[in-house]
Amino acid sequence: MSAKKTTAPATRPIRRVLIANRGEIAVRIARACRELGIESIAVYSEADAGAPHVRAADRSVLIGPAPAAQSYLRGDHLIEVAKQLEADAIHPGYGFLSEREWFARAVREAGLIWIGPPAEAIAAMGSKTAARTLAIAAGTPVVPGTTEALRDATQAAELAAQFGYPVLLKAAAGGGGKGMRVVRAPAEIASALESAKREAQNAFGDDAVYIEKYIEGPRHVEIQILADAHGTCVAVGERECSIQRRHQKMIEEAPSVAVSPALRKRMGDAAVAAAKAAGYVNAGTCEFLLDAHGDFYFLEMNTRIQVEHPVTELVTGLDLVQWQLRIAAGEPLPFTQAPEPRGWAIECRITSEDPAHGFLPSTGRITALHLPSGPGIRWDGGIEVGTTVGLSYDPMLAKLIVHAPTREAAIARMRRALQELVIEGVETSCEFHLRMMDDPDYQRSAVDIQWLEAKLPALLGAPAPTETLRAAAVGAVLLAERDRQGRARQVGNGSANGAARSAAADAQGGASSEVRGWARLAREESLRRS
Ligand code: MV4
Repeated sequence: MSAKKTTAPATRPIRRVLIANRGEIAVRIARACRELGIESIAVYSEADAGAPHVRAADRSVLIGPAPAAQSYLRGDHLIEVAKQLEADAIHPGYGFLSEREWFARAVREAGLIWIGPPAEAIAAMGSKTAARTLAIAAGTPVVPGTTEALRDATQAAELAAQFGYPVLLKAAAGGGGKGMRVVRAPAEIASALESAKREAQNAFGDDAVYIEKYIEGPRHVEIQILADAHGTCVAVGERECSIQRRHQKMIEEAPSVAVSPALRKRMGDAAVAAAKAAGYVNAGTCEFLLDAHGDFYFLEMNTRIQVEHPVTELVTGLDLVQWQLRIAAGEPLPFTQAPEPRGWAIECRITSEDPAHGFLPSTGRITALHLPSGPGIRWDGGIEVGTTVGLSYDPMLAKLIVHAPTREAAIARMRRALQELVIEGVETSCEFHLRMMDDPDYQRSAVDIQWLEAKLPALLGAPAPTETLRAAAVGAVLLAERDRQGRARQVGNGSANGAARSAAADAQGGASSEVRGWARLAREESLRRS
């Protein structure tokens, strides 16, 4: 493993950065550049002409048609644009080219500064088995399992018997749950191995599969680290990321209720050891499973800025994107230890997905947008009125992040912020988040990585309490009014309110459809979020 080698610190300042991304993270990077007095260059596809990230930057360049393969993923072209416009550096954001070893290397070889970890560290952490080998060498706890690909089903069965069922088969090239199979009994292992290998081959072009003991019902807790080019590596706290669906995080927070100061120190030390073993420089994140006994296990390292970085920023006071730029420019970190987290931060991912219909992607044009504001609110967004939301890119439109002195106050603040938020033109995850804030299990943080998927039917089956109450109150008033006035007389007061209009229509339908009508109305009202 050549991972110990680090790149030499940059010898020139960064004056101009090309942002090889779009949406909210491109806006976020442009803001960091602006505050540091660095010029920024946005790139955009034909679908993103005039998008917020384009106007957030100082300059912009059209890079191709909507499909990412013809625009945001054209690494060679992006490097050419950067050189042509005399950029000093490229920031990849997350997704797209951010964790492609070849791109990090090509940027460096073009004489540009890569605002991210060395290509060697990306490669070392890109293979899950190589990452496990590094972590083990560093003394970082990993889940019991192998660091080599399985030869065949016989060997898999032997190892499974050794670790004890259930076991988990994982793709070595994997991540994100692809090529993963839980195996609960010896009879299942041969076919599970076969299908895991097939899925891994299709997803990654590599059918190597290894085996781990399966950890039941853990939390997903990750540690943010910052490493400078001079050997200082600091863990700056954890994020609780257990609220996820199909390997997509929905809500993140910092700190985690499951992490004491002593555990924070132990997990932080473990993350720093793994990062150092990989020769890591810049911002990075070590993912851990944390079980009910307080034992933690390294899963993998994300070698990029993450979507959920703002919760760490709010409880630490650090600007992580600014630190990415400063570290890339060779600046040393001025601290060797992070402060204990201050207060509580929660992030809700606002996506163009319809929770009422299985989180199906929703498309359209944003026709109205009212953003929450006031104490402790942060909006990291990439949309505005007029933005067309299509299917070419990730459905995450924005992140709503709150900060408050306590977790309870942060939940109340998030509920308030979600109630202020209005997005019209596409369906969004907003209603889902509102219901989450009212959920007793979420309020106690009595959750693990399996909790949300088990909870979803109940969560989305019943109308949200606050909105339901509002709709029901409108209904009750109108019913009472109608009874008072008698059936023959006109109902309602001509209010423009949708509930009142529908109530009047319902009243004309007669008593039999009344109850069903109100129930439907309350449900529609609760889902509409207007
Ligand atoms: C596990 C696990 C339980 N036991 N490994 C999911 C994707 C990849 N990053 C690792 N993953 C898991 N690995 C062992 N030995 C459970 C998961 C897992 C998971 C981890 C983090 C966040 C969400 C998850 C959802 C399902 C499964």
